[in-house]
Amino acid sequence: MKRPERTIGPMPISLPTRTPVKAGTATHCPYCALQCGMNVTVDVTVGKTVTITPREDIPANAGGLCQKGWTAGELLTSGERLTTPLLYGRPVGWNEALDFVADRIRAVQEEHGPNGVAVFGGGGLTNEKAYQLGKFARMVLKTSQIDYNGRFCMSSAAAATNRAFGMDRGLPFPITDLARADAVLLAGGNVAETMPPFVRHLTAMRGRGGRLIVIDPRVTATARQADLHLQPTPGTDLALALGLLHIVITEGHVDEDYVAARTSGFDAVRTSAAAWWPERVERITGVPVAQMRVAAAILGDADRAAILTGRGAEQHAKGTDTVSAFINLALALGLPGREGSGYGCVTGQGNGQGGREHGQKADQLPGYRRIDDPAARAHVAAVWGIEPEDLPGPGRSAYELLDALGTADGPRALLLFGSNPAVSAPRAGHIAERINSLDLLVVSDLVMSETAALADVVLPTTQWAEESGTMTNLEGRVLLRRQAVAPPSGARSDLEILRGLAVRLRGAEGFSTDPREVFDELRRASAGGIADYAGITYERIVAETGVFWPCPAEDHPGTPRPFLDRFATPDGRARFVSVEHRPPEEDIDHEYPLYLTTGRVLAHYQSGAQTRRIPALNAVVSGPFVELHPDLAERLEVSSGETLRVISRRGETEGVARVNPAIRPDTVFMPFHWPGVNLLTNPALDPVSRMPEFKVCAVRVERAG
Ligand SMILES: Nc1nc2c(c(=O)[nH]1)N[C@H]1C(S)=C(S)[C@@H](COP(=O)(O)OP(=O)(O)OC[C@H]3O[C@@H](n4cnc5c(=O)[nH]c(N)nc54)[C@H](O)[C@@H]3O)O[C@H]1N2
Ligand SMILES: Nc1nc2c(c(=O)[nH]1)N[C@H]1C(S)=C(S)[C@@H](COP(=O)(O)OP(=O)(O)OC[C@H]3O[C@@H](n4cnc5c(=O)[nH]c(N)nc54)[C@H](O)[C@@H]3O)O[C@H]1N2
Ligand code: SF4
Ligand SMILES: [Mo]
Repeated sequence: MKRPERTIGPMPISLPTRTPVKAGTATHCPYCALQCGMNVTVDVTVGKTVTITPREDIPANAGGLCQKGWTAGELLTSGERLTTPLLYGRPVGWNEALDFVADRIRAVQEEHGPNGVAVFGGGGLTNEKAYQLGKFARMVLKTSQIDYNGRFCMSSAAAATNRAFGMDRGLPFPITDLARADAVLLAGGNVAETMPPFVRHLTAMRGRGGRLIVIDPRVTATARQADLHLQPTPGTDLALALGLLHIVITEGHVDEDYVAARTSGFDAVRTSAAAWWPERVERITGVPVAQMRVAAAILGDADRAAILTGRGAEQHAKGTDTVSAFINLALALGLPGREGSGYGCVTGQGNGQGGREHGQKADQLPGYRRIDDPAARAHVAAVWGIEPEDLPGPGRSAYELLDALGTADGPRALLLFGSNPAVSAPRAGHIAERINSLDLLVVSDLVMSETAALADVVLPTTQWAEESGTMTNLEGRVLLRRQAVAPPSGARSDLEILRGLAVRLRGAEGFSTDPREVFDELRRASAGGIADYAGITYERIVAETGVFWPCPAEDHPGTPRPFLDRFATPDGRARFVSVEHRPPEEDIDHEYPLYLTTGRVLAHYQSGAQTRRIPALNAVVSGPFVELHPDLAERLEVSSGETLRVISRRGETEGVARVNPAIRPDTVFMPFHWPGVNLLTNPALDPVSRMPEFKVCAVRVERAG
């Protein structure tokens, strides 16, 4: 099938007309997994202004917000907002748009079978949307080809916690427990920029005399607050964790009673750690032996301690093994499953946790069930009123799915909800080519993202404060994000879009547009699964300031600390997993002599689709930059403010030089909030989690022009 040329002209701009639903609605932030509580007040009398104030009753932020939260209202009134469906760039009515999409889906599936159509979701979608998207893919499209951007986010931590604990819940304890710890080790997380109110829990811990250890190749805002900062070469955390375990063992810090009573598999790990003596680890990581010894002593002497990982440690082709190495360290110290202690992954997107539980993953059914498990298939098929045989099997992981688009045996059509992979996927130049080879691309978004600009059909959707739904924050606490304003006429919620397509392709039954009804079905579909929401209701969420899953019944209190008595493994023991260090998939050489690592800055969110459209945030950082050490800057003869070209084996991009002694001389850092950086990154995948190696590849840097 050949698709016509797309003529994307200037965007039709019509300022939304809106009425306030209620003044001062208690709701939650549109962005990250901290899901800070905020009150949103809309005043229609003074030019539709939106006022945001932090809520005091949500423990994660307890009265705090970051810059992005304070300015979150701006996209509600922005002229950049999409308010009409677009077909090849031409404004059309909803019926025309949905008829067109349904007809094309039918045609593609007739020619290529059910798997000819793929679905890509996002960790920012509410639980209701994520659930409905997975159901729509399996039940209406009958395709196995569905995955989502969470694969790029915390999939390595998910894989490692599943194999250690039998359950993947980002923090298996309330965030406020951190304040009670005597020590916290944070590997590859920059919470001072990525979740600023998180820092107050660490500050409270330090105020009680607790100590913070940060592992990061850069002296970040978070590292500056640490009592000890270890600054390894990117991609060497696995060796570092093995080295710390080695010292913990040789210095007698192992909690032998705990290891005997609550774990299995320590002997093999003890043996392999023996080979990771500190001097060897120093040669690989660049972290001085003395610093490793101090870190091990801080952790070993702490009565209560937590070990946390962020994307810096996880977004590697060995991310799963790296997280396993940190979990091994935590288990040897006897931390997981003890009150005030544990291992946790600092999850990313707004619904990064819930979004990974209810079926938008290639291998998953709701309730964190496996799609290849016959009992899980029978349970979910019964809730959906279909036969288990009618459910497809597992599909491709996110990068593999994007990489297969338009190929001989890959999908020919893609429906995209809540992601901007033309900017955020690794080796994005190649992914844009794959997307352009499709017969049909449909994007549901609130703004004209870079990926929406490639679409045949753009469907304008409602955003956070214009609709209600549940979000599960980084603690596994299910929250209610309430509607605070009426949506602009012209935009429809993702639930309405899915129903509109279901009606045309199969029938409306089973595709409610009422989030509460969808949630009630999700509760039944998740019942008995690992992520069991059966006992959670909208009323309870409001009355109890959120409910922690698993919560199997309405009279069940929810589970803030799931591992206190036993782990979720068959024998109730946590499993040590023996892992070995290996170098990054692409190491530096003469041609590409520097490591590139990538990440975030406070003022921008993800692909930047939302925050680049907020003037107050653009004023803080307005474009891509390259952070580099003064020694490197001197060699390149550049100073701050000059434009640099950064080149990898896959592509090149430009950014403004920021000379900063806070980074290692062998490493440059770029944020990925603007198109370009991911033209460089290496899509080498972790064998278990299928996480791409966003955090390290080899580059060359030159002065531009
Ligand atoms: N402002 C802002 N906040 C956000 C987001 C955002 O886009 N902007 N996104 C949200 C999402 S989805 C996520 S996933 C989280 C991510 O939250 P974080 O994990 O805190 O964010 P990153 O900046 O990706 O990476 C953290 C740190 O890892 C370091 N790093 C790089 N390579 C390595 C390495 O090899 N080892 C180690 N130990 N560290 C390394 C980087 O220098 C960086 O400081 O943030 C959430 N919050
Ligand atoms: N180099 C590099 N690349 C990275 C990373 C990195 O550290 N370095 N981090 C990775 C990580 S952790 C993540 S999470 C990904 C994130 O990358 P993306 O998946 O691209 O994330 P967003 O930019 O949040 O894209 C969300 C899109 O959905 C839209 N949207 C928001 N809410 C809704 C909704 O309710 N419905 C619909 N239909 N649309 C909505 C937004 O406007 C936006 O266009 O990037 C990954 N890419
Ligand atoms: S920390 Fe995250 S949830 Fe809180 S205000 Fe900032 S972006 Fe929103
Ligand atoms: Mo993420």
